[in-house]
Amino acid sequence: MNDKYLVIVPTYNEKDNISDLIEAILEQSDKIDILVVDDNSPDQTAVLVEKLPRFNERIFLLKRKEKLGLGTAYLAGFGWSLEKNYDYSISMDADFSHPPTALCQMLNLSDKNKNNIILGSRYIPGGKIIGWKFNRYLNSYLANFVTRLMLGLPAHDATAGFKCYPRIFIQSLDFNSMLAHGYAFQVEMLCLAKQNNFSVTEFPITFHDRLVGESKISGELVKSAKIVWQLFLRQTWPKQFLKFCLVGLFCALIDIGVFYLAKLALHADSQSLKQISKAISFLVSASASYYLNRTWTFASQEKAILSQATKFLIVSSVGLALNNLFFFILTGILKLSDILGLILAIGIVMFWNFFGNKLWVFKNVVK
Ligand SMILES: Nc1nc2c(ncn2[C@@H]2O[C@H](COP(=O)(O)OP(=O)(O)OP(=O)(O)O)[C@@H](O)[C@H]2O)c(=O)[nH]1
Ligand SMILES: [Mg+2]
Repeated sequence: MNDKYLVIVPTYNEKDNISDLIEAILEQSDKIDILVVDDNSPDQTAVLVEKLPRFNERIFLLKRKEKLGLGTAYLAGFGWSLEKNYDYSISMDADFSHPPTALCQMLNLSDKNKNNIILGSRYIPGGKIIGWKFNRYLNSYLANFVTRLMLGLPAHDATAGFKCYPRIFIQSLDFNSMLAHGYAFQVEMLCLAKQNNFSVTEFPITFHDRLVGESKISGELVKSAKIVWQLFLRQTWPKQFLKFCLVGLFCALIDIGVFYLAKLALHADSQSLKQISKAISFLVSASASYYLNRTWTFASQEKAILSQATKFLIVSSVGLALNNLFFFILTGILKLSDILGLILAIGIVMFWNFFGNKLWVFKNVVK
C-alpha cells in the first residue's frame, strides 16, 4: 500500500537524542516522514534538526516560541499532518523509550486494521520495561490501573505514548475542546477513541528508560491526576450514579414518612394494619423513585411506561431479595456486625439496582 506515515516527535532539550533517533526512524521504512515539534529548546535541538541532510525532504520541523506542553505539541503536529495529507500520524518520544525497530510492526498492524488505533503496549504479555527503578514502575503501574478503572479505557496501557492514529480518527477530534495540554493527553486520546467508537489494537513493546537527556515528567503527575478526574466526571454514568443515590436516599425518607403517616391515619396497632401501612409506603416510595429516575436521573422518553415501570419493579424486587441474601451471608455466615452487614449489603445492591436500571429499564434513553 502507498500509505504515508508521519512520525511526530515533540522535543524539549533533546540534543543528545534527536539526530540518532531521526536516523533510526528513517531506516525503518520509506513510507515514513518525521515532524519534530520543538518548543524553543534552550539546548538548540531545533538547530541540529535543521542541519540534518534530508531536512525539508523527509524531516520537518515545527518551531514553537515556548514550552507549551506535550499535548499541545502533538495537536500542532496532528494539524500539520492533516494539512499535508498523511494517512497516519504516529506519536513517539525523542528519548528512545519507544523503540524505532517496533515501527515496522506498527505499520503492518495499521495496514491490517485500517481504522484502528495501534498502540505499543508495556502492559500486555510480551511487553517489557527496561531501566526503571521499582518506585517508578509501581507509580506507572498504579496510575495505569486506576486510570483504566475510572475511565473504562479500551487498552491495557492507558498512558502509552507510542501510538499510530489513522487520519479519520484525527479528523474526528475537536482540538479546541481537549482538556489536557501535558502528559494526560495520551489518556484523553484513548477516551476519545472510546467515545468515537474507534478500536485499539495493542502490540507488545520493550520500553527503555531514557539513557541521555533529562526527564520532563516532574510536576506533571498532579496535573495529570486532575485531568483524569475531569475526564471521569465528563462521563455520563458518575453523574447518573450520584443522582440515582440521591433519589434512593430521598425515597427512603418518603418510605419512612409515609409509613408513619399511614400508621397514624389507620390507627394501626395490629400487625396486619402495620403491614398495610408498609405496603402503602412501599408503593408511594417506589412510584416516586420510578418517576424521579425516569424524569431526572436517566431522562427517559420511553413511551411504553407500563412495561418500563414493570421492569423497574422487577429490578427493585430482585435488589430487595439480594439485599436480604447479602445481609444473611455477611452477618450469618461471615459473622460481621449487623451495621457493617447492612452498609455493605446496601452498597452492593445499589450497584445492582443502578446498572439494572441503566442497562435494562432505562436503556432506550433519547439524548
Ligand atoms: N515540544 C515539547 N515536547 C515536550 C514537552 N515536554 C516533554 N516533551 C517531549 O516529550 C517526550 C517525553 O518526555 P520525557 O521527558 O521523556 O518524559 P517521560 O518519558 O514521561 O519521562 P522519562 O521516563 O524520564 O523519560 C520527549 O520527547 C520530550 O522531549 C513540551 O512541553 N513540549
Ligand atoms: Mg521519556
